Parts: sequence; C-alpha cells; structure tokens
Amino acid sequence: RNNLMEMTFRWYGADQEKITLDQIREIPGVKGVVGCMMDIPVGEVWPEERVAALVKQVEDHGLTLKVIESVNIHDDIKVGLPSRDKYIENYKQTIRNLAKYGIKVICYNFMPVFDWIKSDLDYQLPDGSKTLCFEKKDIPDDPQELLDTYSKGTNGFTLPGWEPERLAQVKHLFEIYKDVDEDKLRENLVYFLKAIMPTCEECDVKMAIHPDDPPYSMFGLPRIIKNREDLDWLCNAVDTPYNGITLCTGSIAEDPANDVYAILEEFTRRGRIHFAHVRNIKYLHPGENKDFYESAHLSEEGSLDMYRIVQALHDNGFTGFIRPDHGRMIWGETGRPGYGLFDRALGVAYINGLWEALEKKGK
Ligand code: CS2
Ligand code: MN
Repeated sequence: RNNLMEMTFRWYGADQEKITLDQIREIPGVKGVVGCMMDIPVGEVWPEERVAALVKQVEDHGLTLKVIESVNIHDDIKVGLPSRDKYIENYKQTIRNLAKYGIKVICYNFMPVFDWIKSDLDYQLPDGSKTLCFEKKDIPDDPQELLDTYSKGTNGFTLPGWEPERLAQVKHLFEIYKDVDEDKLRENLVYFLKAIMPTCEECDVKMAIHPDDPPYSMFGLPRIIKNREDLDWLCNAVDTPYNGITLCTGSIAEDPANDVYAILEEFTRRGRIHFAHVRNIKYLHPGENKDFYESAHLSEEGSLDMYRIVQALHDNGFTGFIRPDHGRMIWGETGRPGYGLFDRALGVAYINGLWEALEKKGK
C-alpha cells in the first residue's frame, strides 16, 4: 500500500488575492497550490506563456502547481450546441499547454448556468465567525435576485464559477438550457469526455469532476453528479482512470441521503478520486430539511465525522491531491467568501493531524 497524499491550498493568483504564496508556504505540510486563471473567458485557450509564468511564480516560492481548479466548461458544450466542437478543441489545447508545465489534474464541474449555490455568504455563527450557509427558504424564485445578492456580498472578489460577464446573460443562459434534461446533459458530458480522453492520456493529465453543489436540482436546472449512482455511471460511461473525480465531502454530504464515507471508500478503491476537497458541514434542521452551514473542519463543530472521512481515503490507498475546502472568516479576516487564509490553514493542520495518526496506527 502506498499512502501518499499531497496537501494543497487553493490560490486564485496574485492579482485576485490578498493571500500571498509566502503565507501559504508557511502553512505546515502544504506542498502545492491549486491554481486557476479567472481572467481568461470560459472557452478560450489558456496561453502557454501564461501557464509557464504561473508555474514559475509558484515554484519560485517553494511550492508546486500540479492541480488546476477549474478549467471551466463552456455552456455550448454542456448544452450540446454545434459550436461545442470548437470549444472542445480549445479545451484540448489548454490541456496540452498545462501538461507541458507539469499539471497533473484538472478539476471541473458540469453544472448548468451556476456553479455552487448558497443562500448566505456571511452567516453569523455564535462564536463570532462567519460562514457560507444554505437555507432553502432564502433562495429566491428568481435567480437574478440571487445574483444581485452575490454581487453585493463578495467583498469585491469574483467568486469561482460566477463570472459576472457570463451571468449578465442569465436569462439567455436559462433559454439555451430549456431543452436540456438530465439525459441530454449526461450525453453531452460523455461526448465531451470521449473527445478529450485521448489528449488526457497522451499528456498524462487526469480530469476530476466536482460534484454538484448542492447535489440536487435548483431553479429547475438538471444536475447529474449528485450521488453514488451518478459517480458510478460517470466512471463506467468513460472507463479510464483519466476520467476521475474531485470528491468534495461537503457537496456530497449536503444531501443527507448520501453516505459520504461509503462513497469515499468505494471510489478511492476504484482509483478514481484524484483530488479530495475535505470540509465539514452542519445540518441546521436534521430530519426536516437539507439546510446546512459550512462549519469549521473539526468533527465536533459539524455533522460529519472527519476522522472517518480521512480514514476512508487513507485506508483505501488514496494517492491524490487533497485540500481543505471552504473555511469560515475568523480573527477579523475579510476576503473572498469561503477562501480566507486562517480557517483553511487550520483545516490543513487538522487534516494533516488525522492523516499522521492514521499512518502511525497502521504501522
Ligand atoms: C466550489 C466550486 O469546491 C469549491 O470550492 O466553490 O467553485 C468548485 O471550485 C467548482 O465547482 C469546481 O469546478
Ligand atoms: Mn468543493
């Protein structure tokens, strides 16, 4: 058994962040950053020079860049429009450009229109910290209202997957998805994956889909990566390890019907989890509805057993990349909701502690 995980930390880039690479370098156990290029419009090729410069910048700070989150998928690919082939060619070129500078895993998602959805980005916890929260009653019927709230509540930072230019056309986006049901979306995902797999194999770059957040339909839009069956379908539909998963424990557990531990065990054993997002959530009204907030990582602060989560990865031979997921805002920090420095650093320390305990117990 080869238990090698690589601890990483998401970083949005010097012009998009207050958090510096020097700060990340000082978090014990962090080996690499998970990078992105938020300024490149969805669908365009990531230029080779830009990739080279980013990798150099990260490596000059003693860190590695082997994971990208995300190279987002153009809506024309998700909808299955004829123009998708052009965007798929672009995607393949981006894969080649990334591979050339050492990128090994690309995280992406296949959610129509929106990336993750929360009702409150500044939910106040009794201990004084603030966090992301989802309460169904606070999700407006009109998605435009949600967008307006988001544009006010993000402290001037662009949220991942919520590109303002794209979402300015939210009505148009809903229009183009009107005939896309779950089956159609699945078909379009398989079309995309089959088209890019030869490039991934050639370049040794693994794709890792992020589950839908929350893992059920919102605003009548189809969602297809929600539970064990969906992940099993995905793995079988394109049966190669290059077609893999970003297992986000929070997103999966947001549907209490999902057995997050069993899912982690199964897909780690199947060699399909290339990237793990480890976070805890706290159900607000268990048994009544699916409302939750994103708690501190520590088990006792939320509803998930984080020891079992890390154990499921560890004991089943996980060798991928791992990162703490969203953190709360603590110690007066302000920043991109979910992506402050302090609480995520605490998450790293905690996950590393669990991992070390498991390692030593196993010997
Ligand atoms: C989410 C997503 O996991 C997360 O942090 O905030 O934005 C996630 O990065 C994307 O869905 C992956 O494509
Ligand atoms: Mn996640």
